[in-house]
Amino acid sequence: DINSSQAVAQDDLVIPLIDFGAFLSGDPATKKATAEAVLEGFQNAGFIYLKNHGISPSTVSNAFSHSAKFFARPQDQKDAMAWYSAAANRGYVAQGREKLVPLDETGTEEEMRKTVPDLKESLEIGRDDQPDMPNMWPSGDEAAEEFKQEMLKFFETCKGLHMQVMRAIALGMGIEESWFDGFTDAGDNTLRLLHYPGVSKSVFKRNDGQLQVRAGEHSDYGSITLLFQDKRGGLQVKTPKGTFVNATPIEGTIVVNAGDLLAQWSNDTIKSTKHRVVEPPPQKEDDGTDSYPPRYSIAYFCNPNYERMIQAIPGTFEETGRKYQDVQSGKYIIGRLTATY
Ligand code: AKG
Repeated sequence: DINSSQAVAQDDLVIPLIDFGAFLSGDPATKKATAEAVLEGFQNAGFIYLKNHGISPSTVSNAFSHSAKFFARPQDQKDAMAWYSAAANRGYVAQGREKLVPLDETGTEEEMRKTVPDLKESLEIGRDDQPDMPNMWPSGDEAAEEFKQEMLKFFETCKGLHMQVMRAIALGMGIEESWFDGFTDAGDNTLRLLHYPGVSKSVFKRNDGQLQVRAGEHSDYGSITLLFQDKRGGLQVKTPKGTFVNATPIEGTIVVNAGDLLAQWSNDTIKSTKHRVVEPPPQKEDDGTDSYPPRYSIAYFCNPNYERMIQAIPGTFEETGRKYQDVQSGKYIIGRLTATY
């Protein structure tokens, strides 16, 4: 491929690094080749890295610094903004509240209790035009208002990239480029700020045989996820061989992965691949200390408009038949979220 290299290549998992600028502003042939590389990445790995994605470095670093300032607020301020329902999926999620349940492994209650809780806190932000499902914002100081404005701007920026990536998938599939536009314009998405606090290295050395993770193994629920990660590392992706390999941070890139609903929508021609966040790989800066620094990441979970019905995309089912029954996007996503909290 002219504009694609490999970000990860291990144990039969190849995650391409794609120059998305060639889709956003290339000539028609380059644009088409880029769209095909995007689609192939989702079909083969379920994950891609994008560079030249159109979101400026200062926009991203600004979002990260506001996120860090938010999590540094006193715990009682954050607790006052608590996540309040799966239907809204908005608000602050304190450490230990979310239980990630893999789609195919809904264990017994006893098994669930045995699993090691994630070492993270998060803030979920949704579209801000639904008065019955309000966002939860900090209040009472100037920084609070600035935080709200910056996050709403970042939400819209990410919504724009969601639309472009879905256009690339459409063009790669050989259907009308705008085919998904009527599924992305509502913005039924979730901007999730994540903070994995700094932690003693000994926390990862458990003697009960369980793996202590920062975030447990899971696949995402929706169409695609845009993942912005800091330099620290720790994100791992499951390979076809069942091993986990590092999705090492590459400066200036966004990791984009397909979710379960896109896999279903594509009649399983696109993969939704499991991933997790673990003990960070060793780095020089940790030498001589017995703790790891925090990890910050920002995930933008994209969903098809909640009101739309999801049925196999043209071109994905004619030969094999439809593998899934039609499902309403919002019903599916809220069902998955209900099982998670
Ligand atoms: C999630 O929140 O679903 C993630 O997988 C986040 C991963 C990360 O922090 O890099």
